[in-house]
Amino acid sequence: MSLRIKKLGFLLLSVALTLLSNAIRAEDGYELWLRYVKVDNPALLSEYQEAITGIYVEGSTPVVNSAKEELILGLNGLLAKPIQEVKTVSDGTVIVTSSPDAQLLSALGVTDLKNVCGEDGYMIKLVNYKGKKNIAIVATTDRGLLYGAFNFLRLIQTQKPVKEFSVTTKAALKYRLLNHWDNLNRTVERGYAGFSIWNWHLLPDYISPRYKDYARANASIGINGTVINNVNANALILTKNYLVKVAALANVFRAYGIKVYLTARFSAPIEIGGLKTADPLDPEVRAWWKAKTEEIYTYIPDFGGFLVKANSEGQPGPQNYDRNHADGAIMLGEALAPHNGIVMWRAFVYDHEVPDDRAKQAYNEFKPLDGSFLPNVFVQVKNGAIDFQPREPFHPLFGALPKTPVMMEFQITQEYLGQATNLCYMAPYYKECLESDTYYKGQGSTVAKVIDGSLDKHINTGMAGVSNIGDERNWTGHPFAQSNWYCYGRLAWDMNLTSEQIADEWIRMTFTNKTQFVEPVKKMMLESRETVVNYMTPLGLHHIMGESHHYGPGPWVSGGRPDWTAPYYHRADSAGIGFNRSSTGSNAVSQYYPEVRSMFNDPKTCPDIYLLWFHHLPWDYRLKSGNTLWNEMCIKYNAGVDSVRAMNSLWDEMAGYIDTERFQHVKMLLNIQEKEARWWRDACLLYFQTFSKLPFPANMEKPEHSLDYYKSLKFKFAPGI
Ligand code: GCW
Repeated sequence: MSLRIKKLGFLLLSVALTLLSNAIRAEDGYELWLRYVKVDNPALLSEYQEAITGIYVEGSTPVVNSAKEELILGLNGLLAKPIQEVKTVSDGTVIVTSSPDAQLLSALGVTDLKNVCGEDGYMIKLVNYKGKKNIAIVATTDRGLLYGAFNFLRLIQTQKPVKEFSVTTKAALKYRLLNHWDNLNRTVERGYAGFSIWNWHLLPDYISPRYKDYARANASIGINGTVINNVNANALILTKNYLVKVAALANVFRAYGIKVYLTARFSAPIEIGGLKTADPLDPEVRAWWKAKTEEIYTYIPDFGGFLVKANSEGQPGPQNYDRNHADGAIMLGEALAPHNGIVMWRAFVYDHEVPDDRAKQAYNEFKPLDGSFLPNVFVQVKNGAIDFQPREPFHPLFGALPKTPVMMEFQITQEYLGQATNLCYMAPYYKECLESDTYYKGQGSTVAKVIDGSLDKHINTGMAGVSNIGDERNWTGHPFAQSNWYCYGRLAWDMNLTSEQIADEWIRMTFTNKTQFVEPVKKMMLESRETVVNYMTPLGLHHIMGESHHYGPGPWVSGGRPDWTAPYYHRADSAGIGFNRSSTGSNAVSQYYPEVRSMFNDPKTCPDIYLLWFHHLPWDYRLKSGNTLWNEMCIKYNAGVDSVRAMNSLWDEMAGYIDTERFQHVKMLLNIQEKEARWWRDACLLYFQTFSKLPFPANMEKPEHSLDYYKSLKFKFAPGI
């Protein structure tokens, strides 16, 4: 091709892209995945316009009204024509009902709707009803209708042909919660999207429109509860002054099927109750919690319950009084039981005085307590035994507490996965844990099956996600961090969804349905988590991040309590690297069922991704790839950097398919991510090289700075502390 023709082609392409981008409205991300822009496929648009003429909604409770309002808002936007509520059913009416008559049920082909949908599920189906062609959204509860309404809109947002409108779904878990680590002064622990969205100072009188939009977004992905204050709690939230504020939020959320929960500070009876002790066996303390709980229910009649972080990282707890976790949890469980409230007692506990492997401590403390809690008490367990590291093997407590409802705790905020500057789509991270086989009841006893209660017939089941939401205009800071809020909710609803399915729908709703955008961006998202692991903590490395703020690399971080230092975890020395948790080391492997134990115990069978989690291996150890450990580490760190570069150039090609505002935002963040990936690689490899004393592979890019330079970097005001 001659240069002139090439140039002409390029010119035409830029003109076309400019025209296209001019046609795209400016966006700031506030609307999340609920944008409801006109369907841009003319054929589909007319198909929808023909198939949908009005909505017929039975009932008028606040939740049903929310469903109705959302349908009208969404359909008007998507179909670009006025869609109203109608009082009689005709062709094209969307029928929304939680009490379908026999005729509708037979049109749907079901006899026992409750069995099909459970409490929160729903059906969406094309039906012939009373001689008319309709679309039915049916459920057994108002909440089910609301979720069905959002799913119906999603079908159109993701441009499914009308003939494919057919959904039958049931929630996998009963409690699908967000955990906010928001403080009363509006800072957010490990929050990277500005300050807390709860404006405590102006509540209860000023109700920010954000509260309703927050509830809509959550309801759209099936979230039905929210713990609004930090697990490092302040007892003031339990005083009247704050309870009226909490009640104001609960009033907004209620219409979206969302209950409010609070973190309870264990020492509250002393701090705000004037008692001398918080001993859970003290009758006065028990009476105080009972009365406090009753008071809360006078403000918030559907209050969900308490989350507790006890005897962990300085938080008070029953062990301060020589009692155990069950004693504390039972006291609160008893106070909540008459109101149908629940306790979520966190298993994130470890004691730096205990000279044992930190990875073993939660299991050691909780395993003996199995069976001593109450039916309304959950033990809430993080996905892994250390702390939301970029990669951890599943927590051995999954499968170890058959007599206790166990709630999963995932982190949505990217404390250890690049905070708000790195694009990291976390569905593959959540799925990796959920799909891990515990072997608790033989092969196939996945973590998902432990938490959905099916292995032990638990009725109380749940998942908690530590929120990444703040008051930044786009809610999550990084535009792609919205996908983590989204995928968390979708997985809490249905753990069988694939990361790919979820990414696909999120991209279509959040950005565009154009295949040229959807496919490459989806691929980029799906690979992004592995990329982050590669340039931060490949091969099972963990806990080597910056001190306190956890921003950037810090494999040299030492001093203070050993289990907060990096060398405690990587154990690099002249002989090799890695934490020996095998039977010749801390024997943390013994906490897993035999099949898993023997797999992890032998470096030959231990998956490479967990190798240095469980083994301390020589620098010249040969991996399955044939490379030495040192070379493989270098290769992984480099691959991570290369992948970020590839993401960055791929993103360049996406210009023109979406609004310039969000495009540029992501572009600038990818530039930051590229710098940070190199920083991680260079700092970690230079540091580990001081032990390995081995050269970098010949073709490897040279580190930009010296190790001393990386060690000297300080970030006094890094966000999230
Ligand atoms: O990962 C650690 C975080 C703390 C957090 C703690 C927890 C809320 O660095 O900031 O405290 O976990 O989960 O309790």
